[in-house]
Amino acid sequence: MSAGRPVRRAFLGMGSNLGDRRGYLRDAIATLGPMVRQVSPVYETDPVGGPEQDRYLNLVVELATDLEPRELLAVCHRLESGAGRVRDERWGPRTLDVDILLVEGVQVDDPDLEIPHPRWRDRRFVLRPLADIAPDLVDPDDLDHAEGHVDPADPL
Ligand code: GSY
Repeated sequence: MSAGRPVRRAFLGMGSNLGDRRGYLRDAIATLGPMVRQVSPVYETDPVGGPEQDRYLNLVVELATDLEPRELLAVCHRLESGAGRVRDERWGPRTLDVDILLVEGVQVDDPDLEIPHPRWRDRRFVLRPLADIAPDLVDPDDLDHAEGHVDPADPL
């Protein structure tokens, strides 16, 4: 933490559908360290978009962070690289995907970074775990109408 910077609530969505899914998620959360405030339950979820691929494990992490949006994005990319993620097929299978969903009081509308995430309210694999740890942020109607099937999974 740096003096003078506001500490904000931020939510990251994490997903894995390739290799040691639980291990990648566990390692990413451990790497985030003391900024982690809450980790949602884990869900096994049908893939949304992209080619035919295996089911994902998804969860949402709440952080308390003073990182600027671009610094937080760099952290997300480092976590993905740490899981050996190769950036190839868009929407394709991946060892680890880390998306910035929301950062309290922050809006970014750049071509390569949008906060809030442009599709966070449309996807059940985001809304279901988010509703578990931050019910104030999720409209039950959005959860009812969101895309994709999710099943509760064993803890990491
Ligand atoms: O946007 C995150 C990567 N991703 C996922 C995901 O994490 N879970 C599910 N169920 N489908 C997905 N499609 C993409 S792309």
